Amino acid sequence: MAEVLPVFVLPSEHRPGQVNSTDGIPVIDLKGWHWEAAESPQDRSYRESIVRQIGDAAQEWGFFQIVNHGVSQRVLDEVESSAREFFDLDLEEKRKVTRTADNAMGYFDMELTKNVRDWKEVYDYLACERAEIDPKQVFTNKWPSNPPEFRDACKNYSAAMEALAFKVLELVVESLGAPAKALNEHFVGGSTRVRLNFYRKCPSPDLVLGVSRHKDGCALTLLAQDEVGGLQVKSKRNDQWVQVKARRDAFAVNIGDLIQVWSNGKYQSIEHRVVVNSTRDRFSCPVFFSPTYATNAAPLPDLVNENHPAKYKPVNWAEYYKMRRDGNFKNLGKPNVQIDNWAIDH
Ligand SMILES: O=C(O)CCC(=O)C(=O)O
Repeated sequence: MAEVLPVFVLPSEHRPGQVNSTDGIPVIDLKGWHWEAAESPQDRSYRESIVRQIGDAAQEWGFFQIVNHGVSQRVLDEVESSAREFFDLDLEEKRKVTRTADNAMGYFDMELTKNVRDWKEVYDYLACERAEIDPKQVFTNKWPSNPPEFRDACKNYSAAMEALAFKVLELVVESLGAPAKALNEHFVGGSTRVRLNFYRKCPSPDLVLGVSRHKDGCALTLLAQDEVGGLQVKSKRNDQWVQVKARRDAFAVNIGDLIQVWSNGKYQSIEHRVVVNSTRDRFSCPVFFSPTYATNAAPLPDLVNENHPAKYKPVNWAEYYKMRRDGNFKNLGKPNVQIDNWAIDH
């Protein structure tokens, strides 16, 4: 196995260390869930119980897992096997679809989080194929010709996941006490991005991270992962890192920065990171559910009144995304921009 190059080595205070905390992250079972309007009193009370569980988890953890989510196992298996085949190709072949400073979609193996290189390879694509961040910057998908089924597998995955993400969004919004569909219009034709993450086994997993600690800038992240594990979440209770149980039958869901703003700070975007290991490669596949770039996110009107003033200034998604992205691409010599920069002091 190759040695770890110095560019990957973290300052000692950010190395993974020992994590003893067991996973207390809520697992919410959506079995039997009628996604459309609840008709009978039983349906209504079932929906209310799910909404309550989601609200509690969002407030307490900013993270939860959902099982019996309705996305077919075939879709998940196909995206995983195509991704593994792709990441197994020679570097030269993968770099034919490399991501560039102008177009953030495609393959990349030099991403920085917190200005240090992550021990990972990624492939990013947009659920909508093409998105205009501003008239000068248009992102488009770069599909590899190899493996041949890659594109279809990815498209099927993003379509199924976007449909699920709308439903989870509605439950989250309802749990805030606002009309369930209050935010949906921002996500029609939105800028949702999917990432295929491949973390190779590492000779010195104690010195590096697959992804350094970070918060997600989007609205919600829904993540499928294999059984290897490595995702850790910073607990709000005690500031300790907690391992997320790796379940192939679940999606890990986390609150992103935009929901933090829309919820007027009731739900917080939580720091998380990925540890790697010396024996097994790991695959994960997050979907960063994101609105149109034109969206200005501001605390939902239902949550703001004289006694509860807005805690955030409106955040323009295109601007915020661009600022955060620049720091992933090269070391700007300063910390990445954070959503707290939009907080209003009262
Ligand atoms: O691989 C994981 O479990 C999490 C990945 C992640 O946090 C990211 O890609 O931003």
